[in-house]
Amino acid sequence: MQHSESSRLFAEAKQVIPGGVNSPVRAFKSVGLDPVFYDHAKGARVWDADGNEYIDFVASWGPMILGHAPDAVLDAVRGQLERGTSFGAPTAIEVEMAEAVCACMPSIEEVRMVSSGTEATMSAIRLARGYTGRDKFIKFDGNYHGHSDALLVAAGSGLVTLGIPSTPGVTKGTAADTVVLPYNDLVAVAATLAEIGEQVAAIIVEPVAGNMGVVPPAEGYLAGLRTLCDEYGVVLIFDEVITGFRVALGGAQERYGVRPDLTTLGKIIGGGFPVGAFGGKREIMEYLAPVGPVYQAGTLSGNPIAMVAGLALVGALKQPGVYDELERKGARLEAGLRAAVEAAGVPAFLTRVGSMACMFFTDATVSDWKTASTADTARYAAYFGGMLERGFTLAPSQFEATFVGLAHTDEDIDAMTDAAAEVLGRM
Ligand code: KE4
Repeated sequence: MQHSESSRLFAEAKQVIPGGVNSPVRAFKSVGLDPVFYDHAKGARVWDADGNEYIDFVASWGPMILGHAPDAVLDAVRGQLERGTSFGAPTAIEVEMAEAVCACMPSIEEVRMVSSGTEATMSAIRLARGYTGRDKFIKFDGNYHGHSDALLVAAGSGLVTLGIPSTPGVTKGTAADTVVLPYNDLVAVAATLAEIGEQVAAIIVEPVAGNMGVVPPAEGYLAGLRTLCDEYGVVLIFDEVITGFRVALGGAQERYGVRPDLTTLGKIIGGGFPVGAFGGKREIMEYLAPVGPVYQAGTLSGNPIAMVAGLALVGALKQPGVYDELERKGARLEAGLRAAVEAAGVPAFLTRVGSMACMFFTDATVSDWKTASTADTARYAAYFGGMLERGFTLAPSQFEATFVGLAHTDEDIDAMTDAAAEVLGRM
């Protein structure tokens, strides 16, 4: 494959955009390649600026569960465009969207729309702090919740030692109220709450981790967090920006039967448009302005174009059999990759929850960031490059998810796993 137009665009982009990209992971740095610039997409396929065609397993990092540019979404957006694209005023469509979210996730009694997952998690943390009057909160190593300051924090040295900034620009003061603990470790959470529980406003967790690769919750983990939060009056926040409408119509909270106090959403509910949301118990949500004292706002929150797109997508996901089909496709992908790994004799640990999966290039059993980070990222980079050259787009990082969606045919999935067998066989 030749990528001359992508290379030209990359050189031009770097003159006016930091690193030539509007989000760091797109720069392909962790796979040691220049990024591919996309031109258009439809269904399971994307085409780059050089006209190369790929079967896509990035799905725009999750939203494209129906495939790219699904007709249902395009028709809905076309119908709204002539009626206006933004009002900065309440509209009926926002009410319909809020009702749809609440109907799918009964733990959500009220929901506030925002424009990104980052906004959703940042706002949820502020709301939990305002509601409890407490300052600290717990997050988990390897969980990513967007780039708001309090969430860009690395683990402190000891169990309850407070976080340290994970990037310049985040102040020590901001990081000091964030406690970072190992994922899938209830003992660490119990010990921390025993020590400082009365200072902890919230626990925020990816109920299925999707940002250290895919790491499922250990048996009883989510229920254990629920019990501990009840014991200490801590707000349990499920960050379902990836898992919401992905691992079940009602998200991970439906799949695992654990009700959080607050849920954050994004990606799929925007149908490809900039949308995030946070919602949960009415008692907590009513602490939000204009009803309550916790301020939060947004010019494009509930944008009508994004709302009709999200509604159309959620409507398509409500059709009977959708999640059975996603599970079937996910299982086919997993079986094919397992066979490829076996045949190649390459050390790899595979994980999957529904239609999100990951192949870690490690012989460790991956259950948290410590074990995920043993993965051989150079080997992943070689795998990524080999798959790209054969016409398959994967996340340009070992620590992301592979997404299969309704637009992938069995032939697409088999072609991908056959290519993986070939690439792994040459390693
Ligand atoms: P955004 O602000 O990127 O819309 O959402 C932040 C966010 C929050 N919570 C979870 C669980 C997330 O996965 C994300 C964003 N995900 C990454 C990739 N896994 C977005 C890709 C990117 O940063 O370019």
